[in-house]
Amino acid sequence: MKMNNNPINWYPGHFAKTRREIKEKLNLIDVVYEVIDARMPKSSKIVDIDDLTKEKPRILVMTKYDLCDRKETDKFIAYYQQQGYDVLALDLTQPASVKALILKSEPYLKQMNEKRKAKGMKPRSLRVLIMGVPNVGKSTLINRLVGKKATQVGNRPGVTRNISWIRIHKDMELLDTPGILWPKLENQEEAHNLALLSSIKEEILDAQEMALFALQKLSSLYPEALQKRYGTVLEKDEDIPQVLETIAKKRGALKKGNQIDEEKVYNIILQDVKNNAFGPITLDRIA
Ligand SMILES: Nc1nc2c(ncn2[C@@H]2O[C@H](COP(=O)(O)OP(=O)(O)OP(=O)(O)O)[C@@H](O)[C@H]2O)c(=O)[nH]1
Ligand SMILES: [Mg+2]
Repeated sequence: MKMNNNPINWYPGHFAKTRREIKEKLNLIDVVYEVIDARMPKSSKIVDIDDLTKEKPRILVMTKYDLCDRKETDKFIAYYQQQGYDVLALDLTQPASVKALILKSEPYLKQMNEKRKAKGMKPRSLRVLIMGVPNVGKSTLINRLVGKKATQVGNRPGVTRNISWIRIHKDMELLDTPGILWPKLENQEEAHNLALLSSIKEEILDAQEMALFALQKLSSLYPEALQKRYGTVLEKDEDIPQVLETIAKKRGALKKGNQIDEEKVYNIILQDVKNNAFGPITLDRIA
């Protein structure tokens, strides 16, 4: 793949601002929910999260478990658990799924208030900071925890604009933060995964490059799914024109004179990824 011809870099000023604000707020925080997308358990993990959260206790929350290829994602769950992470995979389309997260958080509340009591201080609610790359489902998770719409969600990056406190229930408050990335996306394969699954602003991406990346990636990881949807699979790069033509014919992306409408084909592919049309997929592989 000629990915390096067109490296993805997206680090607008609001990421730096959010990072600064997170650092400032950190001393108020008891626990961090680190949110990652189950379809890209490695690519969607903030590379410098250890630095950003210092020694705060962390729960690794995997969202979109309903959309991932469990066979592959479960390998990452086992891997992170081996590394000492407290991991929880959630399907947030199920409102009850967050009960497990509340249960996991309760010991932290108890511990914190026992310490306060020992110092003669009154109990207070648990303060949680939520962090993750754009579009992983941080605000959806909060809405599930609150049991109603407390914050805006949407399937694109940058929906949450400001850092803000939200009360979950009498014993828990949560700091919602806008998604962040890091100054340089060193690993371009992972950057492309992030882009494909809508964690990077669409406007800065090249539709052709992203669509071809999707075709290559899905052809190699999920050829049956691609075959089923398009009746074709990309086996080698020389076949790109042929494969695009097959998709164009199947999906009616032809211009006058039976020319294929390339822009339209690219958008069909990218929309299909966005709408989970290929069934459960996981883009990362354990090394
Ligand atoms: N199927 C499925 N969709 C989910 C899940 N969690 C979140 N989503 C969807 O993912 C999209 C992004 O959710 P948000 O909660 O806005 O993500 P965010 O992390 O707050 O995003 P930013 O504020 O942009 O950083 C929305 O379309 C949600 O409906 C999940 O577990 N399963
Ligand atoms: Mg949000």
